[in-house]
Amino acid sequence: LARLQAVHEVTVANPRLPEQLPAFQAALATAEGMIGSSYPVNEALLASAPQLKVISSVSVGVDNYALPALAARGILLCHTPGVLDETVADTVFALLMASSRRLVELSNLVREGRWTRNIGEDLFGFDVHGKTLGLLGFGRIGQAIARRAALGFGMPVLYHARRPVDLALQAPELQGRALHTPMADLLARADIVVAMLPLSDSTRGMIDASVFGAMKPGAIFINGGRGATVQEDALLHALDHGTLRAAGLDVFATEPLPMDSPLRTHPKVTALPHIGSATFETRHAMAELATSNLLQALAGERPAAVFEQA
Ligand code: 8YV
Repeated sequence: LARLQAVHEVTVANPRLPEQLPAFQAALATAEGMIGSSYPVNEALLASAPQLKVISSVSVGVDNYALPALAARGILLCHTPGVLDETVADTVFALLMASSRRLVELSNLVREGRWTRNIGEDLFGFDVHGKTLGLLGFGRIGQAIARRAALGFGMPVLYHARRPVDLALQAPELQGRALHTPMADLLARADIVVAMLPLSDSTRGMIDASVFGAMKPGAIFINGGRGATVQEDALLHALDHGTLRAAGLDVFATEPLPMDSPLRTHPKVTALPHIGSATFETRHAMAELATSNLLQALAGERPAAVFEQA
């Protein structure tokens, strides 16, 4: 905020708070730049921001922006790739460990005074090391997850992406350890399936009943990307009536997760409140990058991290 205020007139307003919405809307009338995250920036909002030249999102994902409308208006969209990869990969691995070893369930047992005997088979977990990891999505974060799995846990990694990644160029340490694999093959072989997909027209609802049905019996499913890439009804069905062992979820189709969502209290689900990047270090780095992006764009320079529409 200080960096922005040193150069520009800044209005700070949270449009989610009814009492701050009027200030937000008033600022839009003259704003040339906007910075923030996760608020739906749709055509109606853009129509009320006639001077807008640049939006700087404090996120890597840009699914909350009406991309065609931005393109039509020539509004530049910046985001924060790169600075959150390792932190999100840590979170995904934490979820993966928690789901496989039942950490939350067992921690609650201790906390609630139910540790009255040695833990028996009914509460055993499943090994992570040496298991096969299937990655749906193999961008920067997917590759950071693959490094943890392959180099730290001795896991063969299969990944599904639109195109095979040139590992020699992008991730030499994963050469011979991560294999581009057709979806059906990946699902049949992976013990743990991790979704790390951006949300777009082509990924929305992509993880459906057929995907869960094709997973190896006893597989564990983790989602660290976007909730709406998963059909949650199909996920619930796979947990209740299929062979899915457990799910670890940091993201949901609707966030915050509605109180009546069965995923909130499901015994096989470890749910987190979208904290993939939520560490002091990483959120600070995201804010700094987003600020630089905005300042550069408003100064007429090319920002470091422009989101390029495909
Ligand atoms: C942020 C994220 O928590 O970067 C993203 O796309 O999902 C998270 O890192 C979220 O966008 C709020 O800033």
